Amino acid sequence: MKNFGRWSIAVVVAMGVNAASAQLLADQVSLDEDRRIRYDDDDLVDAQILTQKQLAAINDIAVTIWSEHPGIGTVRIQINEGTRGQLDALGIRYRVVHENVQELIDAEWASIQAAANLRGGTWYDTYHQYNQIVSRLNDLAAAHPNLTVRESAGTSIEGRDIPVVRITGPGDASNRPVVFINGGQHAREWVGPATVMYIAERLMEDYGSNPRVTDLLNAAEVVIAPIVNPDGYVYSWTNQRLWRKNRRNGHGVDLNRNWGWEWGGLGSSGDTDSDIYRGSAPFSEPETTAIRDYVLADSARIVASIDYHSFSQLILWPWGYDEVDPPAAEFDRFETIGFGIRDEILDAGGLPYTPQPSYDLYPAAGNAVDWFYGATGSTAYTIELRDTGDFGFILPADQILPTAQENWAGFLYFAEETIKPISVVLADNAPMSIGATTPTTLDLSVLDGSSYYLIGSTRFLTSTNGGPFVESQLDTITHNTYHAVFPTTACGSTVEFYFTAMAGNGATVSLPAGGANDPFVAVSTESTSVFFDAMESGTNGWTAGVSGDDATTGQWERGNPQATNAQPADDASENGVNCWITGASAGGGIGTFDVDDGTTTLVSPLFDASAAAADGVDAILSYARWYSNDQGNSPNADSMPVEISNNDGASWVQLELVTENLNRWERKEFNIADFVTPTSQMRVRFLARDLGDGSIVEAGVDDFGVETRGCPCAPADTNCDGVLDFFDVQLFLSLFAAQDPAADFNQDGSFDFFDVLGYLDLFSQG
Ligand code: 0X9
Ligand code: ZN
Repeated sequence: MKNFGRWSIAVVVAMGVNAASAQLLADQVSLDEDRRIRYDDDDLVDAQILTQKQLAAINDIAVTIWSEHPGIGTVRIQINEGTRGQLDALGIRYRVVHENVQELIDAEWASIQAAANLRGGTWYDTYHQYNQIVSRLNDLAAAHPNLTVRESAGTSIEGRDIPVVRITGPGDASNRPVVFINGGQHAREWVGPATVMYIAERLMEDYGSNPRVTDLLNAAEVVIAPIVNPDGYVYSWTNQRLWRKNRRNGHGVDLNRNWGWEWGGLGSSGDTDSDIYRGSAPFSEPETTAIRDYVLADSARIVASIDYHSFSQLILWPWGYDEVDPPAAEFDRFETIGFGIRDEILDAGGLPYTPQPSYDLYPAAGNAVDWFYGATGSTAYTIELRDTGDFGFILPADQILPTAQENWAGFLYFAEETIKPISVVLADNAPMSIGATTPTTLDLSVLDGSSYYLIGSTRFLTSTNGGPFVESQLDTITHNTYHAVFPTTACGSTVEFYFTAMAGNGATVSLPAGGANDPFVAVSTESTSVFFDAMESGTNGWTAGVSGDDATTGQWERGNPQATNAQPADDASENGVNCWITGASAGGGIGTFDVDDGTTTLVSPLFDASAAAADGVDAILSYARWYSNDQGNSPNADSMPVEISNNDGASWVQLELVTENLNRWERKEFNIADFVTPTSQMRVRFLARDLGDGSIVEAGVDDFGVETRGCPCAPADTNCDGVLDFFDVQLFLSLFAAQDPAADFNQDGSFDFFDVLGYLDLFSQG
């Protein structure tokens, strides 16, 4: 732009974005201009390698080895026509796959030119130069200002921007987990930046219309660096299509060997000419340093990352520097998510990708993914995109969109899976009542989520009667399952408790989520069994059938039930097999020994619940029951009343009317005082009945028991409020004055000085 007339300046000022684009255009390769290395004399051949000696030899003869995993067997190499004879001399058999590698590149170039002249279609119909990628990223970000922040991770050796876009839903994102993805560490792997751009575009465009995207971005932030080796990428367009490294001193450094995690080891080279030259020191390159520092600036939030490469269709997880696996639990998680990504890609109509540990491909020390996993604890993968070697790095442009689409499906699943927080899960409901002298126990497990679970980091914290939270007994069962043992306390104590566990990235989760601010609450009690029958042997005072019962089949009997679609195969408890059941045999069919034509009644033995008359003590009745009435001709027509009596059966009060068809045993608990006054003359009865014509009724009862639960009051705690104070003395004296039997402290029938003395004596002892 030589003419700096008024008009030109006005346009540049008015169109700020285009001013930037104009500068970018200067950097763009003209498609006519051609200073690129040619490969006319190179062939692509599949060589049959039989010995280590032949393997070593082809390393020298080949221009490049295309195979991802050269070894004994078929190895695809790019070889100069003139040296093909050397293969024959070595006795290596081979098949020519493409006569002229330049033809592949020319075809790609032609398709790029054709696409440039084409109207319609998508941006993903062809490959784009660095500056086109940057301006597209800028345009997309600018079109979605509520979702995006366009940043820069730094600059390359030749001064190009390493662009980053952060994408998240509106609102405060400062506590959202971060998923980081990048493409383009290797210059020639053009489908990498294209795929990463596609993922960025889908996230921005589909927020608000695709609920999965909306949910993901409301919960997490996705940070995207589509092209982290700008100089190398540009050079692969301008000079050398198969350039891999950055542009350090003309020879370049393989950025994926330059990361500071086990740097310098296997699968990297100290030779500047090597394609896997690791650089002079870990993080010697501005491109790796830029991404490292950018990620570390917010390292507490990163939970997952993917480094996109091509080719071979692989999903690779750490470690990559050597044949070392993460701890079993983390390996399992890498494997599960890795196979999950593969499945999502297939479900989306994509090609098969193989999930495996990175070192299984080959060791490559100093790679990015080892650093992401090692240094940030994030769940980190390398994905090798299409294809499996037919075209390799020169993947035809018509495969960009399918590659991007299948990996969009894989990415979305990956992000959803990895942003889930780890969670603590209880095997049972948190108890509201725990043993005062016999410790209550509770099993729990920790499930992986964002990042992996830091094995052994789980804690059980309890506070008694408002005291400080202290760490309590938590026995390890397996790496992620635990057995909590509650502390014993004075009866009636309030015990608050919660659990915490830590993720690999240092994030701590609590159950309940509020931790010490919102703990579970339990009250400690003494419990004493006053009656229990496991129903394994003998009738133990139970009565099956009372006068007036009119069922013709399926009467209550004690036995081992045989399974039908309506009847259990076993009793309720782990130990033993027997219970009370309506016709234990299965018979010839579901309706053979069920309850028919009327009622069959099961009456419990007499039991004593009078201990619950004491202040502060409840009598708790519990049993397991089975009930089924959802089979047969008129299902759900019947019900089973369960009734309780405190006068040896003279009168009955209903405990529950069972209609639930759970098809499993259900354990029930009742506080007897909620129904009748507990006495020494208690009975319970179960009325299984078939009133609806043709319906199938099966019922069972197991593990019937009564226990007292609570904290008996101290003798001098007259008002039973747990504290001995003036009010107890006052209440005692007024009872004494009223000649209430409760004030006859020594129980001698007279109200005298000795009662007062006895009371005060116990009071002073506490
Ligand atoms: O060698 C690499 O850096 C990657 N393959 S590529 O063909 N795209 O260059 C693979 C890196 C994965 N990690 C390990 N294999 N250790
Ligand atoms: Zn690569």
